[in-house]
Amino acid sequence: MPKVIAVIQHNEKEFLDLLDSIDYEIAEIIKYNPKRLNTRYYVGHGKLDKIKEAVKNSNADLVVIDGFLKSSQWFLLEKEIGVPVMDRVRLILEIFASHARSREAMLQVEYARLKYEIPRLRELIHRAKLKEHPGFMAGGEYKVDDYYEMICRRLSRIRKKIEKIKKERYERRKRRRREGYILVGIAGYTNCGKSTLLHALTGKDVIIEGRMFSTLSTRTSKVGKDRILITDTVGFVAGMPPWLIKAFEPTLEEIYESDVVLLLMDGSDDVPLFKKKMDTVMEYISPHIKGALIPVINKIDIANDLDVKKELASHIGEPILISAKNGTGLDELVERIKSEGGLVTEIVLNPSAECFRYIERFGRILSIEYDDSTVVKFQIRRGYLKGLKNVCGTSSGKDALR
Ligand SMILES: Nc1nc2c(ncn2[C@@H]2O[C@H](COP(=O)(O)OP(=O)(O)OP(=O)(O)O)[C@@H](O)[C@H]2O)c(=O)[nH]1
Ligand SMILES: [Mg+2]
Repeated sequence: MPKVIAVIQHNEKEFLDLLDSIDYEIAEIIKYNPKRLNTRYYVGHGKLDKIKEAVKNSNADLVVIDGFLKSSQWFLLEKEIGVPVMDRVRLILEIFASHARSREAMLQVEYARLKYEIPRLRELIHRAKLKEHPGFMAGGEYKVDDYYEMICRRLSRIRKKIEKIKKERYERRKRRRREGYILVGIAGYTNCGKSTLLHALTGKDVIIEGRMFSTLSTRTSKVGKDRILITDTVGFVAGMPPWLIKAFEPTLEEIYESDVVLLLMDGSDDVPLFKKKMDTVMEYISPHIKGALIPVINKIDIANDLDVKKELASHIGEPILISAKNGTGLDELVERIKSEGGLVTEIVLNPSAECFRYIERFGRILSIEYDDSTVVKFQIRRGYLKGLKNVCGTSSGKDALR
């Protein structure tokens, strides 16, 4: 097990949990103030000396910093400290890599890792050309450029494979919609109980663990006898850069493109943490969601201050309180899913191309009549009505949609 020096800021518990979920042995914890950063080394000189001393004293293999290092900072820190240095993003990637099991998850993780490597590799090339990193040049100057080229080629090959997976998943969702299933996605911070909820609603065996990022790929299963398909997938954590989220797009689209999205929250967190995680997940998902969004507060068997948390969640929608572990509130949750996923019949007059595409994609056209105007009659799940109004409402008001 690698021995690490953890350099952490105030959010100490979460970072230590992240380290714990990858089985690193923490040799020493050093705290730093994120408000007092050094542009050259990220941490101040005093802190840097402390880290160097800690590495020497404990013979550590690795330094992990809860922050985001620029390529030049990473380079200079490794040079100064003499052992590999990881930042928060790199740590998340390492956890993903060690937990990835399915081909799809491995592909996405590899893509994300290469994306992470590119600016660092550029830094090495830059330094090598300045002759600041002679060891790196030992194999010949052009090898570095070749390696860089190889990474770019590999990235483009993986991108193609990822596009193929996205297409397959899109077709599968379309087929399931045609078969009359309500597609439900569980979105939430890592460790909030997504897999436990999937198991509680479907009986399907899934990995349920106290550690973070146990689930990296998707798992879709049927809820009892109802025509409801529920999907559990990778969770979120604060500080995931956009390109990392993008790498997981095929997986996350299962949530974005669901008819009903459950925003699952851990009710056992204290109020500030509850709010922080809720805001983090909303920031990631809200621009992409098309269907209904239901806030669900989990772990109420061990939760405090539920009234405050309900109030916070009510900004998103009427929250449902559950315990996925002991089954409380699950009937109500299924009823709500059925209600949001219920079919309604609507009519739209003279739809724009965008409006028509929306209806084709999420609804089912019943008839199209041409008279003075074009009248499109269709069925759609209730959860899409809001999106439908946004897309199909006319500039002269909402009269086009009746
Ligand atoms: N007390 C209590 N614990 C729960 C409840 N739901 C989940 N847990 C626990 O929370 C931990 C995480 O559960 P998971 O279902 O693995 O969470 P997840 O969101 O799938 O986590 P990742 O896949 O790692 O992102 C486990 O230890 C569960 O036993 C609940 O309702 N009550
Ligand atoms: Mg899980």
